[in-house]
Amino acid sequence: MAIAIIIPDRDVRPFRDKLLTCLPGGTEVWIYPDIPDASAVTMAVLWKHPPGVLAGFPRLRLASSFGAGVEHILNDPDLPAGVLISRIVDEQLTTGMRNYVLMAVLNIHKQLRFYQAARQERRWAKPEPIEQALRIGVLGLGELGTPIAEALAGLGFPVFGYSQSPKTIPGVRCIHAGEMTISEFAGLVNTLVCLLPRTPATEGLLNRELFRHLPSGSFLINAARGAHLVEADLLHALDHGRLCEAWLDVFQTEPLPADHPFWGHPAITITPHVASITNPDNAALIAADNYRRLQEGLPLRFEVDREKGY
Ligand code: OXD
Repeated sequence: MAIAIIIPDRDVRPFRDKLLTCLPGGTEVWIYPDIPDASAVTMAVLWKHPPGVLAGFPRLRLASSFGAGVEHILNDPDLPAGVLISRIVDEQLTTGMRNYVLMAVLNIHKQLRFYQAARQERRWAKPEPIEQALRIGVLGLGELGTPIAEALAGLGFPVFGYSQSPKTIPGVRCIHAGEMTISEFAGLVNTLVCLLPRTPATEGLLNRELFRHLPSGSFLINAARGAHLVEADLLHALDHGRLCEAWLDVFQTEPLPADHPFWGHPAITITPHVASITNPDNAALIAADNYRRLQEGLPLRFEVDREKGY
């Protein structure tokens, strides 16, 4: 029995070392592509793994995401049917994402973009109004969306949350898909915060039709997945005043190509998929615990429902 770490784009030796300290002595932990015996691998920790690689592990039982998202695993045609899937849910990851969203919301609320532009011209100017009156709609009330909606409500904003199943969050008006369509939900707010998981149902959901239901001069924050946003529709909405500012951490293509129109758009703030980053030490604790649970036949932590996709 062995664990394979398959995360090609980063130095995972600190993660491997921490994992080894959490596992019983003698447990093998290998870093791809240096896998001495693929038939011994029962658990793989994955992030942006190369296509086809999972087909090489005949005894794989658990595919564990190194992040909160799991679409890279679920969309892999080589993922065998019986393999369990887990993901990272971690307070530090949640705090990072919460702070990113709060930063974006407060920047919008205080109109920082106005002052940055005025400063370029050395102009002492005050916008009208001084503060944006925001009504915030959080799309997705899962492990990230719930505490973020609560934190936004704690800052005094009117907050609405949209989810598939009914939720209750103090200070947040929670609406579920059985009560109202997402377009009707958009009609209640002027700031959309996307924290949805990527599934076939959510891809392309941030589109012209949805934006049409927002009042003119609305705002968008997407910290979930680039695939949620129809990028041409965002440009259209910004250029026609339906939206007046967007904060994007994720993109259809990452890294965002140098000739992409978003780079030059004054109303778009771009961050390079850094809203929240997995802490390797915390991820190692979860991975080691799940490896033990797998061996002992216990329920996994943060197991993913393949049907739901999260
Ligand atoms: C994640 C991410 O899913 O970093 O954790 O995007």
